Amino acid sequence: MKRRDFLRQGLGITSGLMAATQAPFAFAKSDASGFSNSISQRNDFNLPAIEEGQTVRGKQVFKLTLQQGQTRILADTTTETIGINQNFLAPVLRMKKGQTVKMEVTNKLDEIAALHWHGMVLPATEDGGPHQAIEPNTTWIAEWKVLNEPSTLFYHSHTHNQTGQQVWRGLGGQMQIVDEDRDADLGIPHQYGIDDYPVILMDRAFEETGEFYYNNSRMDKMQGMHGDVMLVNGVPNSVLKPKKTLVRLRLHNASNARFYHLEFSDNRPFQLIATDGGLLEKPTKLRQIRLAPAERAEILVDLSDRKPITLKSIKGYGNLSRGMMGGNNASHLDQDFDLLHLDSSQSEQSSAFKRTQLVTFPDWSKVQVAKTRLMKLEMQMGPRMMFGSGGFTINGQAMDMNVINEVTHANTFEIWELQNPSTMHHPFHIHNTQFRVLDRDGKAPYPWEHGFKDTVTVHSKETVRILFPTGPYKNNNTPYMYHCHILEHEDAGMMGQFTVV
Ligand SMILES: [Cu+2]
Repeated sequence: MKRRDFLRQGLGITSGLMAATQAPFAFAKSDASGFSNSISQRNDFNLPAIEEGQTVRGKQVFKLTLQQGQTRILADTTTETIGINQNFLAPVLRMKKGQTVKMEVTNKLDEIAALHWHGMVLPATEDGGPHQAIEPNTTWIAEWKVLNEPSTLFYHSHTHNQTGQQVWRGLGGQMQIVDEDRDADLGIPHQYGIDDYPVILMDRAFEETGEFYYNNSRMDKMQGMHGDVMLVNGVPNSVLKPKKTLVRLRLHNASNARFYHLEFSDNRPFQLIATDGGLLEKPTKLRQIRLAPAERAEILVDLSDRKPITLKSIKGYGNLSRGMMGGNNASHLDQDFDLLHLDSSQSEQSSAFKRTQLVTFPDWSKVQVAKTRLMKLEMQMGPRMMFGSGGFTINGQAMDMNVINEVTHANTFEIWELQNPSTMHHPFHIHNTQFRVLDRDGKAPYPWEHGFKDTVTVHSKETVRILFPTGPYKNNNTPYMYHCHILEHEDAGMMGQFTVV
């Protein structure tokens, strides 16, 4: 049976089941259903190109072009895609703390775009949110001094109401603030493509024609766009053959809506060394980690036993397993997935990693908190939600470009209490800061949440408190955003604006 026939048949069965059990909510369908599990062909690991910019009069100048093209993602078809300096996705931007970077972003798409530097502390005018929209055939210049600690960040589309579809089509990549000397001193792998690898996770759904399936229907809006084809750095079912046996994987959930519960096929332990905002004080030994959309985690994996292993996502976590539609949670999109195979049979033996103090965090236990704010993440169910465009709000208000929802003061600390009375989990992101998670319903955060973060999951019916500095930059007029990082929720209104004055 040819793959397409197999897929069609599989699809028919699945669709029938869905129709019978999930009516009246027709599920988003991908004609590649079953593809990722039925195909045996393995692909080479796709190491993204690096872009480090050109030094011009003391600044690192990055020339970034938003462009469109066609990409062979599935084996025997091409897909219309967009990307940055390439047809699909983007190079890894590498920079150093203390550098002044200048981003020259030229929009060669035939639609408005915006490009946001997720996790960066920078002036609001340089942030790349919806207020910095780039018209087609124009260039937007953003410039700032890198104040962040070395870390793995995310740059991606943040176009008003269009973020979800633009990221889905390819407008996003990884940024790395690096300090190779420091890493060498700490014994942390830091050679790009040798023992230090970006692992950018995303899921996609495809039409039978090979084009991306993206449909911002009410159902997709509610649960966020999910797909059944898992990609690492844009490639399905790939094999990483690392050059060394001790590897640093910069795990990066760049999916629109999917939550990953990650572990290795043999359940081996790994060392978590960094979260969204940079290194932990000490490595944390884990066997599993959860990443919500936009969260990153740097882990060290010891492959010196040369066993082939697979990085997997385990079903049962995330919004698709919550049975939000009245108890039926038999979604075909919530299953175990193989994400990335690791083959260390030819890898050069590394010296063992010695756990050591990595950094010392600033002591925030006695900082004066200027203000505590409540953020209520709400989804109004019912007719307005199901048949209109509204229903996604923070504190009862949907995103309005003309409304500044909160005013904060520069160089202060705030506690935000994130409440989620809704039926879904929401990953909450604040621009221009790296925060600490204080507690979840009064209890300690997860073991992978003890470092600096810019995105945190607020589970259904949960309250999470975070503490953060508002940063040095003041601007009365241009706001930053805070929002749910399920991009369809963000586009549907679960976003607010704050200024720092
Ligand atoms: Cu959400």
